[in-house]
Amino acid sequence: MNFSLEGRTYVVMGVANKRSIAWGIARSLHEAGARLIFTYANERFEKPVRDLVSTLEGQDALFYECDVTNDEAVDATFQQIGNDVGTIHGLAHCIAFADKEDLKGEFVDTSRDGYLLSQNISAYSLVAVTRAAKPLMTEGGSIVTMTYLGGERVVQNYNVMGVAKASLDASMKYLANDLGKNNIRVNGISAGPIRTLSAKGVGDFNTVLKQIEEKAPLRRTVTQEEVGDTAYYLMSDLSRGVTGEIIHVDSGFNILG
Ligand code: NDP
Ligand code: KAL
Repeated sequence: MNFSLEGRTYVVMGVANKRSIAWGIARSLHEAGARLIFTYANERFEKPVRDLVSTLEGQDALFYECDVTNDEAVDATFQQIGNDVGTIHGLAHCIAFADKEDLKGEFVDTSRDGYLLSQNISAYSLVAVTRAAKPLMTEGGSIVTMTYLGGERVVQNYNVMGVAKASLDASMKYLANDLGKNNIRVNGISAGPIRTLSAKGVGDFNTVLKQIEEKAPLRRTVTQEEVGDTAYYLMSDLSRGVTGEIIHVDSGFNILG
């Protein structure tokens, strides 16, 4: 069995900066020998992403702008990727967004627009990118998305994002069922709280981190590297029998009552 990712190409969506979970995944896949393709929401993120990727020795990466709210942009991006590299072997979807106003107070106050915005960017985008990536995954492959415990149970302040993650989790399972016949696996990683740009400035993040350090079985928070290595497992043939699954990389916090 070959667990190297040499000769394989993976699309990584959602690197904002060096703290991004997507960047942890990119580093793990790079270490395993993969060729990487990066997408970012807007051209102003191109330079920072290119600068980061230039630190990966020997990485011959490609870069594309792709706002996942735009179907034409998603389709055009994957068509271009197909023209440029031919086959891809997987995709890491590390994208979420909700209006800050909807990430505090009571969920009952969520507006229709706020609800739909978070569903659009954080959940439907997985369906759109999977559909666009499928024709390029001619040798089978693995799609990984990032989720959070707040989609399984109520977590204070997560609110509208919790409902979006519940949608994302269910979408992941339906996609796994559809694409299994093409030997494409679809799975989620449920990460414990990690300090990233998204997490910055959202309600009581420090309290959540402290709670993990005090209560989680491992008594510590997790790192981008630990999530990255689980993504490597899910991209590699080590996980060849696993699809439609959510793996918690959260120091065991989810098992607590
Ligand atoms: P980051 O802020 O680093 O990444 C979020 C990414 O979402 C950014 O790169 C951003 O792109 C992208 N994004 C937002 N809107 C769009 C859009 N319309 N089109 C394309 N991309 C978009 O945060 P994280 O690394 O924390 O988040 C990555 C994933 O991990 C998310 O799904 C998040 O919910 C999940 N997660 C995070 C946890 C944590 O504690 N940090 C815990 C569990 C799950 P850009 O910068 O180009 O705008
Ligand atoms: C219970 C937790 C505490 C925090 C509550 C809500 C977190 C929601 C995550 C969501 C993705 C954050 C945003 O959408 C932030 C956005 O409104 C403002 N930020 C930005 O626009 C920045 C610049 C860009 C890069 O961000 C995005 N997303 O594009 C949840 C914690 C414990 C775990 C977390 C943080 C989970 C998660 O899903 O990220």
